[in-house]
Amino acid sequence: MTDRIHLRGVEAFGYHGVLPDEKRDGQPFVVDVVMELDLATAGGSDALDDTVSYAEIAGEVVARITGPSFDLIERLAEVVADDVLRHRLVDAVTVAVHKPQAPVGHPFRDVAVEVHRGRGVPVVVALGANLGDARATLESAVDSVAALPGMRVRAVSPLVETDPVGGPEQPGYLNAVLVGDTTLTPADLLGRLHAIEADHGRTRDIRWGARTLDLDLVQVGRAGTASEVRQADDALTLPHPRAHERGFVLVPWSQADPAATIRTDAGVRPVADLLAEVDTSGVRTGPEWSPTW
Ligand code: A4P
Ligand code: MG
Repeated sequence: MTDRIHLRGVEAFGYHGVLPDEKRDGQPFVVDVVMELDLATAGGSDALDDTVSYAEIAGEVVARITGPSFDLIERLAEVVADDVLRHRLVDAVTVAVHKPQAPVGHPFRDVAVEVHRGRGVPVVVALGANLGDARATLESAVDSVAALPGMRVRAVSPLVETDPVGGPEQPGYLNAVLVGDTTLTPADLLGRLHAIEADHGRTRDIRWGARTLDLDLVQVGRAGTASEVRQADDALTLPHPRAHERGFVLVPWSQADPAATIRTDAGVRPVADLLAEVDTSGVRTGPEWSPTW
Protein backbone atom coordinates (compact mmCIF):
# COMPACT_ATOMS: atom_id res chain seq x y z
CA MET A 1 0.00 0.00 0.00
CA THR A 2 1.53 3.30 -1.05
CA ASP A 3 0.89 6.53 0.83
CA ARG A 4 0.87 9.77 -1.12
CA ILE A 5 1.03 13.52 -0.65
CA HIS A 6 -0.74 15.50 -3.38
CA LEU A 7 0.23 19.10 -4.09
CA ARG A 8 -1.78 20.40 -7.02
CA GLY A 9 -2.00 23.62 -8.99
CA VAL A 10 1.19 25.37 -7.89
CA GLU A 11 1.14 28.37 -10.23
CA ALA A 12 3.84 30.88 -11.17
CA PHE A 13 5.02 32.95 -14.10
CA GLY A 14 7.95 31.59 -16.11
CA TYR A 15 9.84 31.96 -19.38
CA HIS A 16 10.01 28.40 -20.68
CA GLY A 17 9.37 27.66 -24.34
CA VAL A 18 11.00 27.22 -27.72
CA LEU A 19 9.77 30.50 -29.24
CA PRO A 20 11.63 33.81 -28.67
CA ASP A 21 8.29 35.44 -27.65
CA GLU A 22 7.86 32.88 -24.87
CA LYS A 23 11.36 33.53 -23.54
CA ARG A 24 10.76 37.33 -23.69
CA ASP A 25 7.16 37.72 -22.49
CA GLY A 26 6.68 34.66 -20.30
CA GLN A 27 3.43 32.96 -19.32
CA PRO A 28 1.85 31.08 -16.41
CA PHE A 29 2.83 27.50 -15.60
CA VAL A 30 0.95 25.20 -13.26
CA VAL A 31 2.57 22.18 -11.59
CA ASP A 32 1.04 19.18 -9.82
CA VAL A 33 3.24 16.99 -7.62
CA VAL A 34 2.22 13.62 -6.20
CA MET A 35 4.81 12.12 -3.84
CA GLU A 36 4.86 8.46 -2.82
CA LEU A 37 6.30 7.81 0.62
CA ASP A 38 5.57 5.90 3.79
CA LEU A 39 3.50 8.17 6.05
CA ALA A 40 3.01 5.68 8.89
CA THR A 41 5.85 7.11 10.99
CA ALA A 42 4.53 10.69 10.69
CA GLY A 43 1.01 9.39 11.32
CA GLY A 44 2.22 7.99 14.62
CA SER A 45 4.66 10.70 15.72
CA ASP A 46 2.79 13.81 14.54
CA ALA A 47 6.26 15.25 13.75
CA LEU A 48 7.07 17.26 10.61
CA ASP A 49 10.55 15.72 10.54
CA ASP A 50 8.98 12.34 9.73
CA THR A 51 7.34 13.57 6.53
CA VAL A 52 7.97 15.99 3.67
CA SER A 53 6.88 19.61 4.04
CA TYR A 54 4.56 20.41 1.13
CA ALA A 55 5.28 24.10 1.70
CA GLU A 56 8.96 23.42 1.07
CA ILE A 57 8.15 21.45 -2.08
CA ALA A 58 5.89 24.27 -3.32
CA GLY A 59 8.75 26.73 -2.79
CA GLU A 60 11.10 24.55 -4.82
CA VAL A 61 8.55 24.19 -7.62
CA VAL A 62 8.05 27.98 -7.82
CA ALA A 63 11.85 28.46 -7.88
CA ARG A 64 12.05 26.14 -10.90
CA ILE A 65 9.12 27.76 -12.73
CA THR A 66 10.50 31.26 -12.22
CA GLY A 67 14.14 30.16 -12.63
CA PRO A 68 16.34 29.72 -15.71
CA SER A 69 14.37 29.17 -18.92
CA PHE A 70 14.07 25.74 -20.53
CA ASP A 71 12.80 25.10 -24.05
CA LEU A 72 10.58 22.19 -23.04
CA ILE A 73 8.12 21.57 -20.23
CA GLU A 74 9.44 17.99 -20.34
CA ARG A 75 12.72 19.39 -18.97
CA LEU A 76 10.92 21.46 -16.34
CA ALA A 77 9.03 18.36 -15.18
CA GLU A 78 12.27 16.36 -15.02
CA VAL A 79 14.14 18.89 -12.85
CA VAL A 80 11.15 19.26 -10.51
CA ALA A 81 10.99 15.45 -10.16
CA ASP A 82 14.72 15.37 -9.45
CA ASP A 83 14.37 18.10 -6.78
CA VAL A 84 11.52 16.23 -5.08
CA LEU A 85 13.46 12.94 -5.03
CA ARG A 86 16.30 14.69 -3.19
CA HIS A 87 13.97 14.61 -0.17
CA ARG A 88 15.16 11.32 1.26
CA LEU A 89 11.76 10.07 2.42
CA VAL A 90 10.22 10.25 -1.06
CA ASP A 91 10.24 6.89 -2.88
CA ALA A 92 8.69 8.04 -6.16
CA VAL A 93 7.06 11.12 -7.62
CA THR A 94 4.68 12.08 -10.41
CA VAL A 95 5.04 15.61 -11.76
CA ALA A 96 2.66 17.24 -14.24
CA VAL A 97 3.55 20.59 -15.80
CA HIS A 98 0.64 22.48 -17.38
CA LYS A 99 1.10 25.31 -19.85
CA PRO A 100 -2.44 26.63 -20.35
CA GLN A 101 -1.43 29.56 -22.56
CA ALA A 102 0.99 27.63 -24.77
CA PRO A 103 1.15 28.80 -28.42
CA VAL A 104 -0.90 25.90 -29.78
CA GLY A 105 -2.52 27.76 -32.70
CA HIS A 106 -5.98 26.33 -32.03
CA PRO A 107 -8.50 26.72 -29.24
CA PHE A 108 -7.58 24.37 -26.38
CA ARG A 109 -8.15 24.15 -22.67
CA ASP A 110 -4.83 22.90 -21.35
CA VAL A 111 -1.65 21.11 -22.37
CA ALA A 112 0.47 19.21 -19.87
CA VAL A 113 3.29 16.68 -19.64
CA GLU A 114 3.45 14.19 -16.83
CA VAL A 115 6.50 12.20 -15.70
CA HIS A 116 6.78 9.47 -13.10
CA ARG A 117 10.21 8.94 -11.52
CA GLY A 118 11.39 6.55 -8.82
CA ARG A 119 14.54 6.45 -6.77
CA GLY A 120 16.04 3.54 -8.65
CA VAL A 121 18.06 0.86 -6.89
CA PRO A 122 20.17 1.10 -3.73
CA VAL A 123 23.88 1.56 -4.33
CA VAL A 124 26.93 1.48 -2.05
CA VAL A 125 30.12 3.39 -2.91
CA ALA A 126 33.40 3.02 -0.97
CA LEU A 127 35.71 6.04 -0.90
CA GLY A 128 39.41 6.04 -0.12
CA ALA A 129 42.34 8.46 -0.32
CA ASN A 130 45.94 8.45 0.91
CA LEU A 131 47.67 11.22 -1.07
CA GLY A 132 47.27 14.98 -0.71
CA ASP A 133 44.59 16.52 1.52
CA ALA A 134 42.60 13.28 1.81
CA ARG A 135 39.80 14.70 3.94
CA ALA A 136 39.15 17.66 1.62
CA THR A 137 39.28 15.37 -1.41
CA LEU A 138 36.75 12.97 0.11
CA GLU A 139 34.39 15.82 1.06
CA SER A 140 34.55 17.16 -2.47
CA ALA A 141 34.04 13.65 -3.89
CA VAL A 142 30.83 13.18 -1.87
CA ASP A 143 29.63 16.49 -3.28
CA SER A 144 30.39 15.37 -6.83
CA VAL A 145 28.72 11.98 -6.40
CA ALA A 146 25.61 13.60 -4.91
CA ALA A 147 25.44 16.01 -7.85
CA LEU A 148 25.37 13.24 -10.47
CA PRO A 149 22.05 13.21 -12.29
CA GLY A 150 20.12 10.09 -11.34
CA MET A 151 22.09 9.60 -8.11
CA ARG A 152 20.82 10.38 -4.63
CA VAL A 153 22.83 10.01 -1.46
CA ARG A 154 20.95 8.72 1.58
CA ALA A 155 23.74 8.52 4.15
CA VAL A 156 27.49 9.04 4.47
CA SER A 157 29.64 7.34 7.12
CA PRO A 158 32.10 9.05 9.43
CA LEU A 159 35.74 9.00 8.24
CA VAL A 160 37.92 6.11 9.35
CA GLU A 161 41.72 6.18 9.41
CA THR A 162 43.07 2.87 8.13
CA ASP A 163 46.36 1.02 7.69
CA PRO A 164 47.05 0.28 4.02
CA VAL A 165 46.02 -3.20 2.89
CA GLY A 166 48.07 -4.81 0.08
CA GLY A 167 50.11 -3.00 -2.54
CA PRO A 168 53.51 -1.34 -2.09
CA GLU A 169 54.55 0.56 1.03
CA GLN A 170 52.26 3.60 1.18
CA PRO A 171 50.76 6.13 3.59
CA GLY A 172 47.71 5.36 5.75
CA TYR A 173 44.26 5.92 4.22
CA LEU A 174 41.15 7.80 5.06
CA ASN A 175 38.11 5.74 4.06
CA ALA A 176 34.36 6.26 4.08
CA VAL A 177 31.25 4.69 2.56
CA LEU A 178 28.18 6.34 1.11
CA VAL A 179 24.83 4.68 0.48
CA GLY A 180 22.23 6.00 -1.91
CA ASP A 181 19.92 5.19 -4.78
CA THR A 182 20.50 5.46 -8.49
CA THR A 183 18.65 5.24 -11.77
CA LEU A 184 21.97 5.02 -13.66
CA THR A 185 23.15 1.70 -15.03
CA PRO A 186 26.08 0.23 -13.06
CA ALA A 187 28.46 0.76 -16.01
CA ASP A 188 27.35 4.37 -16.44
CA LEU A 189 27.75 5.02 -12.72
CA LEU A 190 31.25 3.47 -12.64
CA GLY A 191 32.23 5.63 -15.63
CA ARG A 192 31.06 8.73 -13.78
CA LEU A 193 32.91 7.68 -10.62
CA HIS A 194 36.09 7.29 -12.69
CA ALA A 195 35.55 10.81 -14.07
CA ILE A 196 35.24 12.16 -10.51
CA GLU A 197 38.46 10.31 -9.56
CA ALA A 198 40.21 11.92 -12.55
CA ASP A 199 38.90 15.37 -11.56
CA HIS A 200 40.60 14.83 -8.21
CA GLY A 201 43.99 14.02 -9.69
CA ARG A 202 43.73 10.22 -9.69
CA THR A 203 46.29 8.47 -11.87
CA ARG A 204 46.50 4.70 -12.35
CA ASP A 205 50.17 3.68 -12.21
CA ILE A 206 50.40 0.85 -9.71
CA ARG A 207 47.47 -1.41 -8.86
CA TRP A 208 46.68 -1.06 -5.16
CA GLY A 209 49.18 1.84 -5.02
CA ALA A 210 48.72 5.21 -3.30
CA ARG A 211 45.97 7.40 -4.75
CA THR A 212 44.41 10.84 -4.33
CA LEU A 213 40.96 9.27 -4.65
CA ASP A 214 39.49 5.79 -5.13
CA LEU A 215 35.77 5.30 -5.67
CA ASP A 216 34.68 1.67 -5.79
CA LEU A 217 31.21 0.32 -6.44
CA VAL A 218 30.61 -2.12 -3.61
CA GLN A 219 27.05 -3.23 -4.38
CA VAL A 220 24.18 -2.30 -6.68
CA GLY A 221 20.66 -3.40 -5.72
CA ARG A 222 19.69 -5.09 -2.48
CA ALA A 223 21.56 -8.35 -1.85
CA GLY A 224 19.35 -11.41 -2.26
CA THR A 225 16.50 -9.54 -3.97
CA ALA A 226 15.54 -9.11 -7.62
CA SER A 227 17.24 -5.71 -7.68
CA GLU A 228 20.68 -7.17 -6.89
CA VAL A 229 23.21 -6.84 -9.74
CA ARG A 230 25.65 -9.75 -9.97
CA GLN A 231 28.34 -9.77 -12.62
CA ALA A 232 31.95 -10.88 -12.95
CA ASP A 233 33.35 -8.66 -15.73
CA ASP A 234 36.93 -7.42 -15.25
CA ALA A 235 35.71 -3.88 -15.91
CA LEU A 236 33.02 -4.19 -13.25
CA THR A 237 32.57 -7.01 -10.78
CA LEU A 238 29.51 -6.82 -8.50
CA PRO A 239 29.34 -7.13 -5.64
CA HIS A 240 32.94 -5.88 -5.26
CA PRO A 241 34.92 -9.10 -4.83
CA ARG A 242 37.02 -7.94 -1.88
CA ALA A 243 34.63 -5.63 0.01
CA HIS A 244 33.26 -8.34 2.30
CA GLU A 245 36.70 -9.12 3.75
CA ARG A 246 37.96 -5.56 4.21
CA GLY A 247 37.62 -3.73 7.50
CA PHE A 248 38.18 -0.37 5.77
CA VAL A 249 34.93 -0.93 3.84
CA LEU A 250 32.83 -2.87 6.38
CA VAL A 251 33.39 -0.58 9.38
CA PRO A 252 32.25 2.67 7.70
CA TRP A 253 29.52 0.85 5.72
CA SER A 254 27.91 -0.45 8.91
CA GLN A 255 28.10 3.08 10.34
CA ALA A 256 26.30 4.50 7.30
CA ASP A 257 23.77 1.65 7.19
CA PRO A 258 23.60 -0.58 10.30
CA ALA A 259 21.20 -2.96 8.49
CA ALA A 260 23.48 -3.46 5.46
CA THR A 261 23.89 -6.91 3.90
CA ILE A 262 26.27 -8.23 1.23
CA ARG A 263 26.57 -11.41 -0.80
CA THR A 264 29.61 -13.56 0.06
CA ASP A 265 30.63 -17.09 -0.99
CA ALA A 266 28.59 -18.21 2.03
CA GLY A 267 25.44 -16.40 0.86
CA VAL A 268 23.94 -13.05 1.86
CA ARG A 269 25.35 -11.92 5.23
CA PRO A 270 24.71 -8.91 7.48
CA VAL A 271 27.71 -6.59 7.36
CA ALA A 272 27.50 -6.33 11.16
CA ASP A 273 28.12 -10.11 11.42
CA LEU A 274 31.06 -10.00 8.99
CA LEU A 275 32.64 -7.31 11.13
CA ALA A 276 32.96 -9.79 13.96
CA GLU A 277 34.93 -12.12 11.66
CA VAL A 278 37.36 -9.82 9.82
CA ASP A 279 40.48 -8.13 11.16
CA THR A 280 39.55 -4.54 11.98
CA SER A 281 42.67 -3.78 14.02
CA GLY A 282 43.94 -1.40 11.32
CA VAL A 283 40.72 0.68 11.32
CA ARG A 284 40.48 3.65 13.68
CA THR A 285 38.14 6.60 14.14
CA GLY A 286 39.14 9.28 11.63
CA PRO A 287 39.02 13.07 11.75
CA GLU A 288 35.68 14.90 11.89
CA TRP A 289 34.32 15.83 8.49
CA SER A 290 31.28 17.55 7.14
CA PRO A 291 30.35 16.26 3.71
CA THR A 292 27.26 17.90 2.22
CA TRP A 293 24.86 16.23 -0.16
N1 A4P B 1 36.58 -2.81 -11.31
C1 A4P B 1 35.98 -4.03 -11.33
N2 A4P B 1 34.98 -4.08 -10.44
C2 A4P B 1 34.93 -2.88 -9.83
C3 A4P B 1 34.08 -2.33 -8.82
N3 A4P B 1 33.10 -3.05 -8.25
N4 A4P B 1 34.32 -1.06 -8.43
C4 A4P B 1 37.72 -2.46 -12.16
C5 A4P B 1 35.31 -0.33 -8.98
N5 A4P B 1 36.15 -0.78 -9.96
C6 A4P B 1 35.96 -2.06 -10.37
O1 A4P B 1 40.42 -0.47 -10.27
C7 A4P B 1 40.96 -1.46 -11.11
C8 A4P B 1 39.91 -1.93 -12.09
O2 A4P B 1 38.88 -2.59 -11.40
C9 A4P B 1 39.25 -0.80 -12.85
O3 A4P B 1 39.62 -0.86 -14.18
C10 A4P B 1 37.76 -1.05 -12.68
O4 A4P B 1 37.11 -0.99 -13.95
P1 A4P B 1 41.24 0.81 -9.93
O5 A4P B 1 40.38 1.71 -9.11
O6 A4P B 1 41.87 1.34 -11.16
O7 A4P B 1 42.47 0.23 -9.11
P2 A4P B 1 42.54 -0.15 -7.61
O8 A4P B 1 41.64 0.68 -6.80
O9 A4P B 1 43.99 -0.16 -7.26
O10 A4P B 1 42.02 -1.61 -7.70
P3 A4P B 1 40.85 -2.20 -6.87
O11 A4P B 1 40.71 -3.61 -7.31
O12 A4P B 1 39.64 -1.33 -6.87
O13 A4P B 1 41.55 -2.16 -5.49
P4 A4P B 1 40.85 -2.25 -4.14
O14 A4P B 1 40.56 -3.65 -3.90
O15 A4P B 1 39.82 -1.20 -3.98
O16 A4P B 1 42.10 -1.86 -3.30
N6 A4P B 1 43.94 0.02 2.02
C11 A4P B 1 43.21 0.84 2.77
N7 A4P B 1 43.45 0.91 4.09
N8 A4P B 1 42.20 1.60 2.24
C12 A4P B 1 41.91 1.54 0.91
O17 A4P B 1 41.01 2.25 0.44
N9 A4P B 1 42.41 0.52 -1.23
C13 A4P B 1 43.09 -0.32 -1.99
C14 A4P B 1 42.65 -0.57 -3.34
C15 A4P B 1 44.22 -1.09 -1.44
N10 A4P B 1 44.42 -0.92 -0.04
C16 A4P B 1 43.70 -0.08 0.70
C17 A4P B 1 42.68 0.67 0.08
MG1 MG C 1 39.28 1.26 -7.22
